[in-house]
Amino acid sequence: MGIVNVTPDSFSDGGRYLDADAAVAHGLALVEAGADVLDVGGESTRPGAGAVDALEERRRVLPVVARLVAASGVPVSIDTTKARVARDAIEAGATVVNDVTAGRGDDAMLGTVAETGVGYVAMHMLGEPRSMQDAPHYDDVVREVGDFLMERLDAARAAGIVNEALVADPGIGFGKTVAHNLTLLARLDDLVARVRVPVLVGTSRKRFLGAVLSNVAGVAGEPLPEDRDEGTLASVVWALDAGARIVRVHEPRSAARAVALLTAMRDVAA
Ligand code: PMM
Repeated sequence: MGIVNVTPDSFSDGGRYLDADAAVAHGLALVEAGADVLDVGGESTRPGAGAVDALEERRRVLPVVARLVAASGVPVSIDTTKARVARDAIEAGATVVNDVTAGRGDDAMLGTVAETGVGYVAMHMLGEPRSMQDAPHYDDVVREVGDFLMERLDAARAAGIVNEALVADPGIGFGKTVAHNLTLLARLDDLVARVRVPVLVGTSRKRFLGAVLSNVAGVAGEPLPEDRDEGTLASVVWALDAGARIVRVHEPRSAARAVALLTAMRDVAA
């Protein structure tokens, strides 16, 4: 899944694709580089980010969704927490809703997804973006994230979303310390076995990578987001090997090549 952020303030690419032409060109380049799905978002969820109203969010994403649906040849996902934005994006041709609140952000979201019959990604987040990184605490992060996802998947099914439409995501970086993120990845196989729907993992360029890669290989301090792609790739390979079915990345070429290699090795191992 390639990331198309039409935002002024996302942590790694904020402001680069705010213009619709630039966002569309970027989405097409991601497909050229191996992305099988494009995820278009108009509201940054980075720690401390402010909320965007639905009108502004729709203005940013709808033209980009419509043009990528027409030109990219791959399914387009809408990264939003608002039912109204989701509905309009679906009308513009989006076939997946990626919701970082797992339906808690808008009471109409699960019903909108059920009614329109599109795919749905339910992600775990502790709290909300504004405050999620203020001393997040878990007694057992793997169990609690798993409990949450099971509960939200049940809520989605109760709202009428079919099981085949569902994807679960542990929400790397959303209300988690570096240790929480590493633990979730280390035990991702447990989560995959538990939720019984495809699992999506989004590690791309995130802060925990910066922390782990700090002072490694001649770079003093934390590498900046755009200098975290090798760390991203290592986490992508780990996640896929642990059973993740979708990885959400800024730079799909290396992920697509890793998928080809893992597939080749699995074929001979089978
Ligand atoms: N991460 C971000 C935004 N949306 N959606 C899902 N399902 N999973 C994620 O991990 C996720 C997401 C933040 O990254 P970005 O600002 O680079 O898009």
